[in-house]
Amino acid sequence: MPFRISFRLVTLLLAPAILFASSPQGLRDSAQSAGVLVGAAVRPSLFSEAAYSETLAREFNMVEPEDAMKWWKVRLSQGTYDFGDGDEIVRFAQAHGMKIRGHCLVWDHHNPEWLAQGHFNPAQLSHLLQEHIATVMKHYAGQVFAWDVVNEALDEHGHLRDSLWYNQPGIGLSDKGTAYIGQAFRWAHEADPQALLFYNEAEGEGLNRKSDAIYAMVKDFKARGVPIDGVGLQMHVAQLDLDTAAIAANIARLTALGVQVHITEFDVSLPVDSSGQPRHDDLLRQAEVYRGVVHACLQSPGCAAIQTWGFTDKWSWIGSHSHGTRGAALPFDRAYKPKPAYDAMFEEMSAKANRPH
Ligand code: 9MR
Repeated sequence: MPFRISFRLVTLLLAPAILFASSPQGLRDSAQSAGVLVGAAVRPSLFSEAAYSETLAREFNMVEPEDAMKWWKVRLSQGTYDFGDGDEIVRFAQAHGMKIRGHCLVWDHHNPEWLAQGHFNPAQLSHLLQEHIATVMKHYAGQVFAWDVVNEALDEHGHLRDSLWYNQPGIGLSDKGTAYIGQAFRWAHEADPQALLFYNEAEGEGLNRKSDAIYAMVKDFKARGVPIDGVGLQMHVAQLDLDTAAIAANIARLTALGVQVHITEFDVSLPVDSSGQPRHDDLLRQAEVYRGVVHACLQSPGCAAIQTWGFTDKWSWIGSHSHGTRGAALPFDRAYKPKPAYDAMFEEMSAKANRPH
C-alpha cells in the first residue's frame, strides 16, 4: 500500500510535465498532431509587415494565394505571364516549411478585360484555357501540391452558371453539362500529374441543392475516370446558427466517393460598428461556429485541410465587400491577438490529437 500511494503521487506530480511536453504549442503544432493541414490565404504585399509574416509562419503550415495565381494577376495581357507575386508566396512557404495550395485556373469572375471582352470563339477559348492551365501548372509543378482547377461553376439551384468557359460562348462543350469542367481537370492532370485537383465551391457546404449537384458531379467524374481528387468547401459563413451536422454529413458523403475535402476559404463575418468592432457576445458565438466546422472536418479522415481566407481582421476581403458593415471574421484580431475563434480551433485540434486513433 505505501508503494502504491507513492507511485500515484509520483504520477500525479509528473502528469503536468508529461502533458506539457506533449501538448501542442499553437495552431500549427496542434494541426500537425491532429493530422490535418491548417492554412491561410495570403497577400504577398503584406510579407514585409513583421507581425503578418511572423504570425503566418508560426501558426500555419499551408498557404494559398488570395489572388496572386488568378488570371487577372498572372495574365495582364494575352501574350505574357507574370509569376512574380506567386513566386514570392512560394519562396515564403518554402522558407517556412509550408505547403502551397493553388487557386484558381477556371473561373468566370474577375478575368482580365482582354479575355472577358475579347470575343474569342470556342476553338480559341479552348486553346487559351488549355495553354493557361499547362503553363501555370508546369511553372509551379513540384511546389503547388493541390490546385483549385475550377471555381464556383454552379448557381444556388445546383445548375451550371452561364459563363465564358461553359456557354458564353464556351470552350466547345456548351449544352454538354459538366463536360467543360471535366475537360479542365483532364488538361490539369496532363500538365502536372502529381498535383491534387480540386473543384472549389461556395455555399455548398451543408446539405442543399448545390451540394447535391457537386456530389452528383464528383460521383459521375469518379465513375468515368475524370481525374478529380478533391472538393474545396469555401465556408464563407455569415450566420451564427450554422448547421454543422449537415456539413459533417456532406463531408462524409463526399469522402465516401474517394475524394478529399479541404475547407478552403473559412471565415465567419460579424456585424461591426463604425470603428470595425464586433459585439463581445458575437465573438463568443463566432468561436462556436469555428469549433463546429473544425470538429466536422476532423470527424472525417478524408477532410485533410482547414484554411481561413486571410487570418487577421486587419486584412480581410469582408470589409470592402460589405462596405464596412461587417468584418471581424478571422481567428486573429486587427492587432494579431488570437480571438476566441482561434482558441476554439486550437482546442478542437488538440482534442483530436489527444484522442486515440
Ligand atoms: O478575397 C479575394 C479578393 O481579394 C479578390 O478581389 C476577389 C476577386 O479576385 O476574390 C476574392 O476571393 C474570392 C475567391 O477567389 C473565390 N471565392 C470567393 C472569395 C471572396 O470573394
